[in-house]
Amino acid sequence: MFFKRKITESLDYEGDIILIGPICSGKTTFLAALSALNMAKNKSPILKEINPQDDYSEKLSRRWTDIVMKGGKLAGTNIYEDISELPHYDFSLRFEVPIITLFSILSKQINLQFDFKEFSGSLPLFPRDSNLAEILLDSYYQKLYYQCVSDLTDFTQIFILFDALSSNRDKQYAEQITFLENSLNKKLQENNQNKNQSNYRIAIGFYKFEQSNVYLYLDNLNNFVELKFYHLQTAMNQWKTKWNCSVEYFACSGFGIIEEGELRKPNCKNDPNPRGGAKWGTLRNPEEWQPFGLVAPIYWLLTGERDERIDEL
Ligand SMILES: Nc1nc2c(ncn2[C@@H]2O[C@H](COP(=O)(O)OP(=O)(O)OP(=O)(O)O)[C@@H](O)[C@H]2O)c(=O)[nH]1
Ligand SMILES: [Mg+2]
Repeated sequence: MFFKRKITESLDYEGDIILIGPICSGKTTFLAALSALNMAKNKSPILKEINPQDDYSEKLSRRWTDIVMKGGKLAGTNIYEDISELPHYDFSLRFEVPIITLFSILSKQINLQFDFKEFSGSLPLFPRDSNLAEILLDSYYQKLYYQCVSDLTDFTQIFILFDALSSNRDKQYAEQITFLENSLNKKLQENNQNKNQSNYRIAIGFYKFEQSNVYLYLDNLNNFVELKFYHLQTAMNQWKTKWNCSVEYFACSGFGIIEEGELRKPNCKNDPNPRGGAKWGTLRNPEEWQPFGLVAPIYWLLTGERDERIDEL
């Protein structure tokens, strides 16, 4: 019997996503890994292609091959005087999801067209060592903070990336999130933009999830969030209730894992870091590059849906 593969429907989604998070949480590397996903050893047959669509995303893809794949680290993202000048990265991504019937294999084609803007972690949204309220007493940081909030009003799809190993900062993150929600809410009201708050989708990504002490929670992310980021989760629940918007959690890693028989090890060389965690890691073995969880948050942000097959990419 011959199976015929036919594309039955083609769905198009597009959107502008803002990527924020603390300094060194991995935002630029996440985007660079995404831009190079065609080269991953574990590339799924469902994922047909991802293509950088502009100079910034093409350059980012080259930074992945020329720097990260050769064991280097990307530089931190600069703060620009005018944050609206921060680079945008344009991508297109195509899936073909099979629908198997008795006599044929049908295929649903999904096209995603998206643009990412990254806020440097040096912007004062998630300051590391100091109290946010104290920082905002300084007029320079205050101006910068409210510039960010103003810029954020252009986006209804927000991706917040945290280092999965930074649970010691859970309470601090919760305070920063609550402050951000309040400031954004006020700004939207001022602009008469608060009517569509229920359309907001906020994805929370826990990155560097290949590290052994968090990887064991991969199939039980709810448990991980509850145990390690309880205060952050509470703050996000409050945001979700107040705005009647959608919030979803994801685990991801740009470096990914190496499979050795039954064993799965982080594909990461952790340089000594006085602050602990794996913040200064580099890719250990480029030939075995198997990232995970990079596509699911984007798919959800653009479609509002989760699909087990896409979660695995
Ligand atoms: N363990 C691990 N470390 C990673 C991974 N991706 C990036 N890193 C490390 O995380 C650190 C920060 O990465 P960046 O991508 O520059 O972080 P960022 O959030 O863009 O930082 P800013 O632009 O300064 O806000 C670097 O030392 C990376 O090597 C990963 O998948 N796993
Ligand atoms: Mg960056």
